Amino acid sequence: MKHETAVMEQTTSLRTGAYWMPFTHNRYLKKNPRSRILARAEGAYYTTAEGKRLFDCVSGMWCCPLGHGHPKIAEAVARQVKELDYSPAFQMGHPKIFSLAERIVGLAPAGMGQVFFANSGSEAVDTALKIAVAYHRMKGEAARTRLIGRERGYHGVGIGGISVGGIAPNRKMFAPLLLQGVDHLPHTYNAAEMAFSRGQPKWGAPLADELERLVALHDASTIAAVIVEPMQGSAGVIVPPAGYLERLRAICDKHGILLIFDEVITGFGRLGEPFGAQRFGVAPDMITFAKIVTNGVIPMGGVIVKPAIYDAFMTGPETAVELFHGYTYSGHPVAAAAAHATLDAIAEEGSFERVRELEPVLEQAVHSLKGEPGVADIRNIGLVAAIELEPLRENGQARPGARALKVFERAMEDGMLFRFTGDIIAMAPPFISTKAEIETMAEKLRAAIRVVV
Ligand code: PXG
Repeated sequence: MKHETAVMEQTTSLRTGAYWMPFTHNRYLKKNPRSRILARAEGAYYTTAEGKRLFDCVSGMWCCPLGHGHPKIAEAVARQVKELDYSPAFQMGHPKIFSLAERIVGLAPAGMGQVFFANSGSEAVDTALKIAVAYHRMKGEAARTRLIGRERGYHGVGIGGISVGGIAPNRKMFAPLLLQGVDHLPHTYNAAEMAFSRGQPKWGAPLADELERLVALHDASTIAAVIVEPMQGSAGVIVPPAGYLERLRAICDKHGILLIFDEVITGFGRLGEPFGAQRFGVAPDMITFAKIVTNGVIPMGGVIVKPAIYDAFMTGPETAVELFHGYTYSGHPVAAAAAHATLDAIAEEGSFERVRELEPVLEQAVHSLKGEPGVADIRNIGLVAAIELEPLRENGQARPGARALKVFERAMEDGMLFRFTGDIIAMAPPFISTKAEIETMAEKLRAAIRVVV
């Protein structure tokens, strides 16, 4: 209790000026910070500095689905700090990272072989892009340098990631830094054809054929890789049309182009399978991951590759470094311990099965919001859903984002922590949620939507 009071006191006298908050409306938040300061977390709930309990509707930022303060993970981290707190990442190793790589390969679709570790999704993506270009060069195809992303794609905030990404505000300020030789596939969202779809929309597979158009334009011999999120998360939960990923795979195979799935959100169970690759039955050449691998407790990211990619680098003198890439904290022992404990917990708690059990509950709950004021679309798959709202209008002018912000704030007063981007409210509740918690989440969202008209 003493500690509790200390946290609260810290926040009443909080000076907010020195902290530049990421992807945040700093000035607006700092006018009234207390409702946005989290003091504690346990299970599926946060407690704010004001003592309000919030259901964690997006599992942190998609990363803490096993719940906060998980005893197994907390113990593993504490033990590891005492046993081996840091181990140099280059030219040295430690047992847990080798066994973790093997475990991750075991969860990945058949045919994957190695894992390269990073510390975030952004680093994982930039790593995968570098591996793709270097791989072709190692194979004697140095002209294969072009990268293809997709409109509305989010691949983190590294220079590579924003270049292949397709979210305009994340790119436009940094235009001179963007990589050359990058193209984008069209996104697959079309409200007229797919609004209120449950799971994968039926319309849209032929959009994958746009890749053939880009191949014809540039010639396959100049293209290194295509990178897509199997399900676009940050852009507002855009579920791949049935047959779309299969077609991308076929076109990549035909032209010797590597297919990278960015599974930073979909990896480790969010769609009821270890990876989206398994959920959609399409095997990429590389998978990027982060977030759930450690339940968000310690940062970790990485790239899973096929053995053919790894093997292409294993040439030349045995004493030479094969890939000039890596981070001080690649394969950090504390992150490795957290990841092992997370994978143990996922297995023991039957997390993938749990997601499959809860998927219809979430689907039913969110789709019951159809017809509420301003609801333009509802989409879902696995334990993910989004509600797209029509923008509020003032004097006939649309005010993008204003409605979702108000809904977000209203819901928070009512004990729900959602995420919003533009006018889209996203949900990715913890795997440990009960059926009743998911239903309550949807009902409270309904109430907030009704208030904000
Ligand atoms: N790829 C994908 C597919 C992601 O979703 C990243 C890369 C970057 O990961 P890091 O660890 O560098 O942030 C992400 C991150 C949201 C939201 O609510 C999504 C992300 C991050 C924060 C918020 O949409 N995705």
